[in-house]
Amino acid sequence: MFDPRPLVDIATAIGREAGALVQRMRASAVVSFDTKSTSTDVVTEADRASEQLVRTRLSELRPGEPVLGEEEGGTVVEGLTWVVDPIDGTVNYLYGIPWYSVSIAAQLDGESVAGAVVEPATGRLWTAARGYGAFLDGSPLHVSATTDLSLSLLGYGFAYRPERRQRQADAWAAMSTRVRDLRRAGAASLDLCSVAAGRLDAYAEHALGRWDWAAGGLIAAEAGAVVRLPGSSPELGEDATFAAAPGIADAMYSALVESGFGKV
Ligand code: LIP
Repeated sequence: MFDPRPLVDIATAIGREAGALVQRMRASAVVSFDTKSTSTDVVTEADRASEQLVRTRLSELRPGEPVLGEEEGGTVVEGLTWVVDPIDGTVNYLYGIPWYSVSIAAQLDGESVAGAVVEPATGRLWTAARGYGAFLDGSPLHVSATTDLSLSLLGYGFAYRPERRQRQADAWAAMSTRVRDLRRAGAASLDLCSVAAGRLDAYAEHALGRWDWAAGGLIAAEAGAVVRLPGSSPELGEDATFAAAPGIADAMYSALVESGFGKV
């Protein structure tokens, strides 16, 4: 039987190396950056350097296996593909807010089987192997036991395109009276890890890249969350990512649909 755990070890080792690099670069006075899809969608020199390091190390440790990365692209193929977000939460990184990650996942035929999310600012390590559970620094993770939507804490995010943000804001405003509160932390991989740890009861966002959710989505699922990846929840939108504690998953899904989240 296929055991994905050795792939977690590789993702962890390389993620830690890339994390150390981006932290050294963060310590420099100026972090230079360019913009991508919009003026607010930034890529720093550290993003690029991190992805180059990960690609180099994967070519050494796993020669010939394809890589899909946020900055240099690639494709998911049959068999094993490595999916890399060199810095998830780039805007946080740019502003010096210590809530960003290096996220590395191994996918088999497009399904995540191993993942590591490294927090360079704190050294925390989130991991999961399919069928073997999810862990924070080696301790098992379990989602929250909440069953009351009105007492749930919902994580969310915005797309970069301004014209979509207003529609998203309207949906989040409608949700604000349905839940305890909302949190917008700015790093999808860590939002998904937060659901795994019970620090969020649910998380939803549109327009994520595969690299944003590939590791965090597996960690949340292995911790017991209901996870719906892009393409699996048409009522929330073809590019929606959803994760929730099982006790509120159905109610949260319905509330998001009723709030217009699926039409933003
Ligand atoms: C970010 C995501 C975040 C989302 C941002 C951005 P990046 O990824 O982690 O959840 O709201 O728009 O996509 O660009 O920092 O890797």
